[in-house]
Amino acid sequence: MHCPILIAVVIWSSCVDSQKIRGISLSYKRFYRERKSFLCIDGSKLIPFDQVNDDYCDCADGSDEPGTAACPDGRFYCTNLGYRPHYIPSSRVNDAICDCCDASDEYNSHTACQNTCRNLGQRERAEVKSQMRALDQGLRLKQQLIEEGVLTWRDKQAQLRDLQRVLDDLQTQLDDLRKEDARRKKEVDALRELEIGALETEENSTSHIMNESPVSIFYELDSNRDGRSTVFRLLSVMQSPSHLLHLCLTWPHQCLCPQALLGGGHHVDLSRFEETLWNSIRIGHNVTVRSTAEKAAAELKKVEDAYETVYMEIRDLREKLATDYGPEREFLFLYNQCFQLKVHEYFYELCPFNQVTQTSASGAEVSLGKWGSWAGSPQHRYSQMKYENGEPCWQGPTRNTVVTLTCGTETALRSVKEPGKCQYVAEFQTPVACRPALRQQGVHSEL
Ligand code: MAN
Repeated sequence: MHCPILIAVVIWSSCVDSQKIRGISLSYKRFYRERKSFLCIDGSKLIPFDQVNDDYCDCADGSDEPGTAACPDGRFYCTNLGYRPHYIPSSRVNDAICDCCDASDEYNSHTACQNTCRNLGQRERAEVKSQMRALDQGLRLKQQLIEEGVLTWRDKQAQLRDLQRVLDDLQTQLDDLRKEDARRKKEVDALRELEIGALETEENSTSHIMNESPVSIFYELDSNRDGRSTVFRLLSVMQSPSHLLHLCLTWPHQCLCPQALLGGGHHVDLSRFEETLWNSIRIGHNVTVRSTAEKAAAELKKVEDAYETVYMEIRDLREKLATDYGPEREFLFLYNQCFQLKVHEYFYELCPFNQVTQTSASGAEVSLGKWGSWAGSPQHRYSQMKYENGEPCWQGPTRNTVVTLTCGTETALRSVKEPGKCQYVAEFQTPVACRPALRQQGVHSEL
């Protein structure tokens, strides 16, 4: 007869005790030994166990009331079986609002809370699964990008070598052209001297020639009227030594050999006379000397400009190759790429390792910073980039941008915000930011 009563008592007592340990995580359960005295977790007080969760706060740390709202700083543990356990402030216990997905916080408020943990858990697991798939895909893509980076690196090195060769050739040309230019300049100087000399000589012996036609001069020289004149007679009309000198400047190799100058032989006809000596005497050699010198200077300038261009290209390329593209040069594929995003009225552009810009609807472009450095934590240096010294902010600092790199299957600028005036933060997603360690860490914040 006594047996059913005994069972009822046992059931009742275990029921009371299980209620007593409500709101406690599994790891803390060892502090709550049923039917023994309870020592506040901070060790400050020993109380009978029936004072645990009796809706009266005995312990200063609130540890005696984990399942009631009695202690001001207490916390209630939601077991949330099938989902993620978590703590809520114990003031939310029985406040008629369902906080724990297993409804355990509303055990005495008569609020009809549903246990939604299973659904939440399923949804979260599906999400994590797809994130893991994305992470795996991201890691595969990263590998491809690293391989592409290796090829790009080789290309750039070859380009550098080619440019260096071009520069060396240009240097050789420059050396020659500089010598030629100096020689031509000397000729012009000599010519100037001669001109000054000629001006000083009142009696310019060839001045009468200048005023006459080549036909009449040639007629004078062609005494036997056979349409030819001897070279020696021609040369004799040039009584001024300056003209001989002019000729020598124009045809330095031939000036000592008048026959060669006049096309060989001892005779010369009218047209040959006009083409050579006449033009030379009348207009020719000083113009020729000067235009030759100008041509030499122009050619020199052209090659100097080409040298400058190639030199700058080499400098830029060397600078770019000296950039830190990550331990496996995995970020090299971003070289010369830009990514855009429109946020409200602004259009943002990130050109990795170069700059960040902001363009307003009016088309005005503002620099939000130039490439500075990697700025992640010491463990994850390559997780953030810093772009500095952008356009100064009105009555403020110069604009700068911190770009956080997150793992994803695409490479794209995901967000740009301005949490402080002219201080911008951006999220840049790329497979290259995927790390195998994210698998263990969980990828919630990363993907
Ligand atoms: C522009 C933009 C803004 C910035 C203000 C500061 O409007 O660059 O992002 O806050 O200038 O004056």
